[in-house]
Amino acid sequence: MSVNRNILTLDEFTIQQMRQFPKATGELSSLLRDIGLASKRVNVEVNKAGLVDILGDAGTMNVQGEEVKKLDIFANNQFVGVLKHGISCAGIGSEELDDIVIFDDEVSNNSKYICMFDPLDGSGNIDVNVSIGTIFSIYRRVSELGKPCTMADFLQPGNKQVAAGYVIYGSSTMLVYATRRGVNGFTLDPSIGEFSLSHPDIKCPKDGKIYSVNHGNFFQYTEGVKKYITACQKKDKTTGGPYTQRYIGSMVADVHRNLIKGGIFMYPATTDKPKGKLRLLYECNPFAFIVETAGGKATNGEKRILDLQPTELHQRTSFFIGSSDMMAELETHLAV
Ligand code: AHM
Repeated sequence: MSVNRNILTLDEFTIQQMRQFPKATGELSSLLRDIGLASKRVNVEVNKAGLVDILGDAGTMNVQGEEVKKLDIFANNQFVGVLKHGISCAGIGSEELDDIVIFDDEVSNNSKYICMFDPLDGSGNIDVNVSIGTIFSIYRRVSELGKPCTMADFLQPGNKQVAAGYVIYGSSTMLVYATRRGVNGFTLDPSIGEFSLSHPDIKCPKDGKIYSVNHGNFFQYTEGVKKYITACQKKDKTTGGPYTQRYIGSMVADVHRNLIKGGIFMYPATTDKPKGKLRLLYECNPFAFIVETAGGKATNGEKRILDLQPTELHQRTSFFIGSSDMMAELETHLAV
């Protein structure tokens, strides 16, 4: 059997990157490998989601007499488990858990990274077979090595991220991650069970024609946001409008599409949710880091997302992210 040696797996790629830094310890590569492993396990379960009627609903017993867990709890347990048993993570924060989990053992206390994640974003879409995803964010600790990590390690602004990424469980499963050196995408090759480099050096197109927003909330948005959405719908020779509206309601899928094709995604504050809906630390910061590294922009409507100083783990924010020209156009509407 011939093996295509030109295609790098996720592990091969991260190790190749590491080899360019003689002082690198390999901890980040190992952390990314752990995340890849957990997401492969989640992928297997997500693919079985349609069999829930046969296997049993969440909270019930399946045919083997085992309790069926909700997929987001299952995903959370996979990520926590794999990172706790790995050698590169001192602690985690998760959308599914009220508080941070400190892996207080000798190896973990000497690990220099902490990780935050949303194990299964858009999980409301599982029942209808729509793409969902995992989002993750990695920081270097600010607390003293050799001791347990602390909340201060988690409440760092997004501009301190070392790496961030997402996994999209879609028509194929992809893992995309960014470091300061660039954004790369890997597609899961089911024949070998490995993520293989399929989208090297992803760049977000400077301009686009897709806008993604929940139109049902239109009358709850600020005047500036309403003005921008209205402008998106107008015929306009300068902008190339009207734009196309695409909104799945699964941020990983919506932002992934806009990152590849060019576009803007918005989840603004509403009168019902004056602080916004999406979470700063494990939803917005990782995407802001990825999209900015790829050449795009991300703000809360006033400030750069990556410069916001977090005050709590589950903090929410308004969120605007996408192609740099579309973001510039948005800003002109928000400013008035
Ligand atoms: P979740 O954390 O309950 O999965 O919600 C997050 C999701 C995002 O993926 C998506 O962009 C947004 O919620 C959709 O919200 P809405 O249905 O209000 O438009």
